[in-house]
Amino acid sequence: MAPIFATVNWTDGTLDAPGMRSLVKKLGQLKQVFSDQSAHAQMDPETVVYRVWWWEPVEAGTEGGLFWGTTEILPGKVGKEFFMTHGHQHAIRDRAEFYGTVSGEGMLVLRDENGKTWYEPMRPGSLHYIPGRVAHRTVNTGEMPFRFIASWPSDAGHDYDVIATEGLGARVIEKDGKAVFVKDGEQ
Ligand code: PAN
Ligand code: ZN
Repeated sequence: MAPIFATVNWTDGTLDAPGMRSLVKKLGQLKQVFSDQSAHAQMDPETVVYRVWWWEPVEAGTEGGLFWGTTEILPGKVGKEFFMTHGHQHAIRDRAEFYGTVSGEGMLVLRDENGKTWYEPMRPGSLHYIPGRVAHRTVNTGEMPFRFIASWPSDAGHDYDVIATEGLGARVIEKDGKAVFVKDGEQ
C-alpha cells in the first residue's frame, strides 16, 4: 500500500491532506439551532459561524477506518447564546470519537440516550472522549476563534435530525459576562 501522507500544524490545528474536504456553516443555515429567533432574524445570514476541514483517508462508510478533521467556531452570539455547531449523533449509534482542543476556549455539550445532559470545558490541550450513543455539540465561549481536532470512525455518519428538533437539553448563554450552561427549563 502506498504511504498516505498528511500534516497537521499542532499550534493552530491547520491541516494539509490529500483530497482535503471542507465546509462552511453560516447563520442562515443554522436558524433552528439558536433559541432567540428574533435576534437571529436581525443578523446577516451570511455571517460565518463555523468551518470544518477534514481528511478521509478511506472512503466514507468503510468499516474499521478513521477520519480526521479540524473545526473552527468563530466568536459571536445570537442574542445571549454563543456561536456553536449544529450538533449530531452518529448515524451508526455506537461509534465513538476523540476531540482535542487546539486554541481558544469552549464547551463540549453532550447528551446520552437517557436524556442526561452535561458538558466538558475545552481549553488548549484538553482531550475529550465522546462515547458511542452520545450526541455532541461544541460552543465557542471565548472572544477568539475556537479550534479543535476530531477523529471519528469512517462509517460513523452524521444524524442531525434529533438535534434539529429536540436540541441537546441545555444551552450555553452569557450571564453577567460569563458563559453559563443552562439546562432546558432552568433559568
Ligand atoms: C465533528 C463535527 C464538526 C461540525 O467533525 O462534524 O465539529 O459539527 P456538526 O457536524 O455538528 O455540524 C464531528 O463530531 N464529527 O463526527
Ligand atoms: Zn461526531
